[in-house]
Amino acid sequence: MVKGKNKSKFYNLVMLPYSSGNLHIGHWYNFAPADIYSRFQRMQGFDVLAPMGFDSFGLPAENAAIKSNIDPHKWTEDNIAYMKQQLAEMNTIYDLSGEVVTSRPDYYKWTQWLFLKFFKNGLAYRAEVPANWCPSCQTVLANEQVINGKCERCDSEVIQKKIKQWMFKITKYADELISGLDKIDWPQKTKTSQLNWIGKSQGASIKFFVADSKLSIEVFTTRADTLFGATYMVLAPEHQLVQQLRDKITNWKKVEKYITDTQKKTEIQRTDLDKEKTGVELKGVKAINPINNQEIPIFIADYVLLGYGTGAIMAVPAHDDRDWEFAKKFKLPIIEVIQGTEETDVQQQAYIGEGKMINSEQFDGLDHKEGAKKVAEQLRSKELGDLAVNYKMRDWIISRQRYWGAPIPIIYCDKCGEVPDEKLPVQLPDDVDFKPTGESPLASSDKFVKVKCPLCGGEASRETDTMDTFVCSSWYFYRYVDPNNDKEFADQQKIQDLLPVDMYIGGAEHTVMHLLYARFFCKAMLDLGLLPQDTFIDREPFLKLRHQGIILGPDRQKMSKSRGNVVDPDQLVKKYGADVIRMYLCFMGPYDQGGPWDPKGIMGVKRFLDKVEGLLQGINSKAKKSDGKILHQSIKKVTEDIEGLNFNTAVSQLMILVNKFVESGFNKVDLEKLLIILAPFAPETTEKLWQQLGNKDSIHDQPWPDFKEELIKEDEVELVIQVNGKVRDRVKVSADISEDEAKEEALASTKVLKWVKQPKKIIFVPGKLINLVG
Ligand code: ANZ
Ligand code: ZN
Repeated sequence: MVKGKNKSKFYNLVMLPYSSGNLHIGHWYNFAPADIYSRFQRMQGFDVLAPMGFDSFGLPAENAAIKSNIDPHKWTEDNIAYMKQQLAEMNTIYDLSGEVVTSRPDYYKWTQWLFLKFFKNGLAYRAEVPANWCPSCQTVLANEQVINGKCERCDSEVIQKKIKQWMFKITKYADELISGLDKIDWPQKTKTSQLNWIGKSQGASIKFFVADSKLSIEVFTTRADTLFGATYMVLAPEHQLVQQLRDKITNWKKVEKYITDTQKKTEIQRTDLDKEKTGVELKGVKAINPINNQEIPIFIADYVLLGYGTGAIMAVPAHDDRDWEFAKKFKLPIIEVIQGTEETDVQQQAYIGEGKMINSEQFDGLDHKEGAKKVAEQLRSKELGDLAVNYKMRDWIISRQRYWGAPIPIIYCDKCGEVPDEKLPVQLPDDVDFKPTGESPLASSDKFVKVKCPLCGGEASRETDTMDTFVCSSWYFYRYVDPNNDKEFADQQKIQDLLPVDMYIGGAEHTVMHLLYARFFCKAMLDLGLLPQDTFIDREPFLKLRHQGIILGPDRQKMSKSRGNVVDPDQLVKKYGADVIRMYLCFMGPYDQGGPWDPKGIMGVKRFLDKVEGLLQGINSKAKKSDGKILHQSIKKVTEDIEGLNFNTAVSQLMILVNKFVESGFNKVDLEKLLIILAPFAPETTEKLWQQLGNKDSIHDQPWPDFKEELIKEDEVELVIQVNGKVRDRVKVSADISEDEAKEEALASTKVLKWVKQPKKIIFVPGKLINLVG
């Protein structure tokens, strides 16, 4: 199958839910409108793949085991059973037959298999690195799981700790993860946050020798042009060079104390711009500025972080705010080397702007950008520096010291080293002690740990860490196309037939972790020959991505148990039926923005569906054809709106149409068309009426109706929408639109809603203009 030409498949994906045991209203805001989209694509003639699975490894299951001694397997499977029932009650067409459940051995076998592929190809490696350590969860966290220096789950202060960890070499793909963003239809905000996360900066690396020593300090700088102004250097307190210089350092006690104190601080505290700068000079050692051979002092200070660049900087107080503050406090020289167009006094304040190089010998007069290159080139000839690129993004640490995750399939043998265990799956043992000790609970199972080396047969031991659950969710959408395959993670032909994902709908909270990792996996898997190249021409898994908004409580606050403003979808479905809730979710606001939950709005939708049911009695075989116009307008609008995920305006058009029918009469064919375009929203009601109209087949198997452009154009006008006399939007409407309809149109526009929600007065000029005065 040639991708892109043959339009016979449509892969509509939603983010697989965590098996928490309950689909909450936020899930429904994702899944119900996405289901409408699937049903719509299906009626458009596509073979729609809309699978559903469960992301089921992770802490809550393990916590249930620790707190209440519940078997995490059982906890998880019970939850999944309940959630599947919820999905059925919402009347969705998600395919649940495939059973992609990431915590089951038939799934994690392939997670482990992919890990080994990465391992054998240098994309997975083990290294001792400073890691974010949550003292309360007793585990390592990815940078992305640390929010403002605190653990995402338990809010404890995260500390830095050096441990041996398994990592994925995502940095190898840093550039491609940037350039690939141009090829995909994603919200710009999401692309930007990935870009910032990767954080590419162009600059130079420069080597400073330590005087009377073979040791040198390498720095990364974006401002090589300021090298003549580097009057001191700073190492991150944890920098290994500090230890190497120990014998030369004459004030070691003080240095050591500062290092210990730093370890207690979070990254946020350390980089806080307002905080007074602290540091300690390494007495007894000096560095040599490679451009002019001047000796300058070396400090350690916590404002320099180990994890960025090389963990060391050349400090240029005249042109960097932090360095300036530090220099003032420690009475270090401030030398101006960049001159802007206006008079500045760098003794009073750092000058961080553009300008020409001064006090820089043969480089004087060069523009700073050009100068930065020239300086780097000159250093290159002496092997003291070069142009360099730096990224904020680090390699992805995947080790977790937890039980409920996919075991890392590696065996340690004294003779053979790190040996892959090819006998997959490496199953989780049952005989473990769940109490968090800082070590994975797997370490408490002798049966699990003590093994024979697969290579030499000698005594060996297993890795006891498990994988970050984000590894499991980086490839699940390939498994969806072939979930029961026990020979491969998925059949290549099936991947070719069904991927890439055509539409991915999910929460905006996943802008970096999941969405970046899945892109990395796709690229790595392509390079390892695990995915068909022709299928992924752009080397991207998700061609189109959209985020749904957030539903707030009736009080316009974030829903939370403590506020008591949580809406329970199960209760509502029981009370009103799935159709009402599905439609209300669509109607409540622009899909990408969400909004507050409004019980009155639900009643409005309910009345609408009652009205539709009432239409059955009103069929008039002699009804004039003139209503063809509004019908065709509506088909057009509903079609385009669903396509653009503008569900709220689609629903308001359906409301307009029903009112018109009631007002001007309609025949059976008209009514059937209405039911068909309403079917994705209200599958149950429409099917019932469809049958009552005497149809034998299902309404959901009907083709989506066409609209006649000629019929619409004639009487379409552009309605100008003003708010307080200012034009805020223009919409195409039928020329005979009523004031009420115009008001409804106006209040469905995001651009209008920004300015007014409940207008006090309305000025309406038929066929031309509506002005909302608020
Ligand atoms: C000298 C210099 C002079 C700098 C100047 C800036 C202005 P971005 O753009 O974010 O990549 N830096 C490098 N490594 C650091 C670390 N581990 N901790 C704290 N700061 C670090 O920033 C690059 C700049 O951040 C580098 O350029 C370095 O300071 C600082 F007038 O070097 B610069
Ligand atoms: Zn061995």
